[in-house]
Amino acid sequence: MAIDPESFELLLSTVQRFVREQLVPAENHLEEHDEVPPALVEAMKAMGLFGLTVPDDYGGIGLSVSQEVQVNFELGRTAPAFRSVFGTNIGIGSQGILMDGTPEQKAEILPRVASGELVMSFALTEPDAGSDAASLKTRAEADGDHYILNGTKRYITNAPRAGAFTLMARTGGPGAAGVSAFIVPADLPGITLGKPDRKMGQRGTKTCDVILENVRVPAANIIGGVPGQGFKTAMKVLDRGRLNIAAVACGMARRVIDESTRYARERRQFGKALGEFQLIQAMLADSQAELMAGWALIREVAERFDRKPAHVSDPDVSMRVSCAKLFCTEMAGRVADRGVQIHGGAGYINDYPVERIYRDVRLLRLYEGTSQIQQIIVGRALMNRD
Ligand code: COS
Repeated sequence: MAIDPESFELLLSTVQRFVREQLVPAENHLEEHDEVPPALVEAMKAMGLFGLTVPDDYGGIGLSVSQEVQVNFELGRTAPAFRSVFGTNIGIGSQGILMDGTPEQKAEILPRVASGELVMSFALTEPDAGSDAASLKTRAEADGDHYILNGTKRYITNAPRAGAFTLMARTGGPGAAGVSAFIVPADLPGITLGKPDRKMGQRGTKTCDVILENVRVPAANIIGGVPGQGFKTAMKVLDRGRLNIAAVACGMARRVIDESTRYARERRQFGKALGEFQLIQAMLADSQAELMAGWALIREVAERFDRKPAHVSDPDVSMRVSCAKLFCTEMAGRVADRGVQIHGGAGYINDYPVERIYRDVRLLRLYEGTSQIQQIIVGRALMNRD
């Protein structure tokens, strides 16, 4: 799945212009009001951003992974909260249906996802199940042709905006094999949302608990129709999601380098521009070299991802995705730290974008699998190699 190169270049330049002309100028509003202006959400819908990865048979644009990472790089050049408006929709919220859903589920859900009418969100994490996702406790008890769901999901991105969740619950015994993925409409009786989480950064991104009390969900809403496959679906979805987080990390690093270079040209100390000092140049050079290494890694992994069928998992590709997420998100943390250092005291003041970016990048090393989880995936894969 991919769109032709000319159409893609046009899309990419439209996204670049949208970021530069509309999103970057709205960053202060986002910080102050903790919300994405509704007019920008409408503009995102009109541009087709809600349907970037949905195949055109279902009304979307149908980007390949190699194309998707390039779009996410561009979106990384502004506050990540803007992408979060549609990011779960085209990513972890709907990919499970695309990869493993039945033809009926795809036909019912995906066109509404692509148009932006239906916002999907991904509900895996729980109060007692974070990194150890296979230990999740939310129960789904069979009751005729329905399941009754009880439990709490935590830190669910986009939950307040969601029309439906891809939600993992336990239909069987302990461990990964007992987990099923459900499509759960957000307006079912028994679903309530917790109060909005107050986060360190990424203001404008909405996260909260999703509480399920005796929620009746049709058995037909199990993704793929077969119980016990939900953990694998979640892991496959996260493989693609993690590569895209790595791409966002590279975009954020690009922005920090650009902001820091501009500042180093303008700011004068000891009678000359900061950028004339080699110690400042060294920090910029380290950041540039690390960014180029990370981006080259992503491009290579994305091409491998595109060479396999979307619904098939390849442990070698998963291992490479985890390398990319680990390296790029840690890299973005170092680059943001150097960006603040180059700005000196000004970098600690929220008049400058690097102050916000320093807080915003911190989450990249935590969500969709911490750096330590990526290390475990890579380490295990190496140990299991023939
Ligand atoms: N694609 C497809 N299947 C996968 C997979 C992948 N990438 N990774 C694992 N699986 C399968 C395994 O093959 C195994 O199936 P079998 O029992 O049939 O062999 C099953 O899933 C269980 O895998 P495993 O034994 O590796 O599970 P663990 O409990 O050891 O957990 C980790 C593995 C730690 C990698 C997983 O729990 C994880 O990614 N945790 C982080 C969760 C996360 O990212 N949370 C963020 C929430 S979203 S913001």
